[in-house]
Amino acid sequence: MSYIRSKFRHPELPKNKLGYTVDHYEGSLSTLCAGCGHDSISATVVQACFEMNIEPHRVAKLSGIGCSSKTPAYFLSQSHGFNSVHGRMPSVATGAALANRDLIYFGVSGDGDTASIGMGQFVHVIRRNLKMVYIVMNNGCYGLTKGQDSATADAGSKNKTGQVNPFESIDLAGLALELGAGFVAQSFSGDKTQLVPLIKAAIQHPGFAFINVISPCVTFNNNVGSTKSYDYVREHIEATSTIDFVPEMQEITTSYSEGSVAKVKMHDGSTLQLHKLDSSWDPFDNRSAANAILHAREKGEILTGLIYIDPKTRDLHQTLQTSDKALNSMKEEQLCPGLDALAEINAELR
Ligand SMILES: Cc1ncc(C[n+]2csc(CCOP(=O)(O)OP(=O)(O)O)c2C)c(N)n1
Ligand code: SF4
Repeated sequence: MSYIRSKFRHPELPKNKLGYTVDHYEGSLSTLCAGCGHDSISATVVQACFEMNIEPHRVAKLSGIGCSSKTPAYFLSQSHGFNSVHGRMPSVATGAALANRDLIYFGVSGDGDTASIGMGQFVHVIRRNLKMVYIVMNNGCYGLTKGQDSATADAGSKNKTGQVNPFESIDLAGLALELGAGFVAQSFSGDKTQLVPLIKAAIQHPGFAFINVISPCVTFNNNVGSTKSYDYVREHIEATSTIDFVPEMQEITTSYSEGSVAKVKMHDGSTLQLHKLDSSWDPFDNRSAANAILHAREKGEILTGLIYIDPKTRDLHQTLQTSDKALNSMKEEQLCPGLDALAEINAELR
């Protein structure tokens, strides 16, 4: 593989409203295996940010350790980034977001990084409702350390060496829902049409937004018998809806009958349109969402799309009533109001 990327770009590449072409949103050349699902997800993040006219310097990318956690190097090279310790991305994200609320936080993790060593951090970042997009690139194995089963490997699933996993899997979307996440979505790395609007909606969501993306590992978990292989996932996908992200000012046109469309007004005035495929599912009702996940599991299917959304969720800043201003934009006297102010605070605690 060549690690040198040509700097040539076609002079007529389309530009977004900021005047940037899509290459402004790319990162360095990927060193992942050719065909890895994670690279498709990186490409989706690039496209979503390009289409949303996001200034790259307004984004902070945070990750743990794993092939998945390497991907922030492959998108948005002009954004802030912190590749943290295995499973510890949420606490780094929490510190950064509390200090600077003005950035868009992208957390990228793997199923190993999130569902085992990082489980404690994952459940608490949901409980605290930190405003961030949290993507798990879920391949059911530890890709970086050569393919051991992870905690999201399905019971009965076979790994490359032929061993059958005897343990029940952890369903991250179901868990996020149970813990009160206000945005729970699931997708497949091979479905860019679904994933781009999901990422856009997650960025606009006013609290913690979780996207569990099934992302096959072509080197260690793409064999017959694996339930996270490309073939298995393609054959077992069931979507809740098709999704359109309609930016503010753009006319909403739909050919669907009224009852089958759920519309969600997003933070920036844009609208998310969900064309429901199953009339029994209600994206605003977490019981209905939990039922939809359970029904899909019973049928051995992978439910994709936006599963649940609470557009009025309260994030950590609202709960803690923090300052509207980022700490780095405050003057020293605001950050250190002096001994008298400290004495007052201490007195309140006595
Ligand atoms: C504290 C610590 N324990 C274990 C490891 C070894 N390790 C590195 S990556 C990894 C798992 C990666 O799996 P996953 O998060 O699913 O990412 P993938 O590589 O599959 O994308 C492990 C166990 C480590 N780096 N640090
Ligand atoms: S080992 Fe698996 S997860 Fe890692 S880069 Fe290769 S295909 Fe992707």
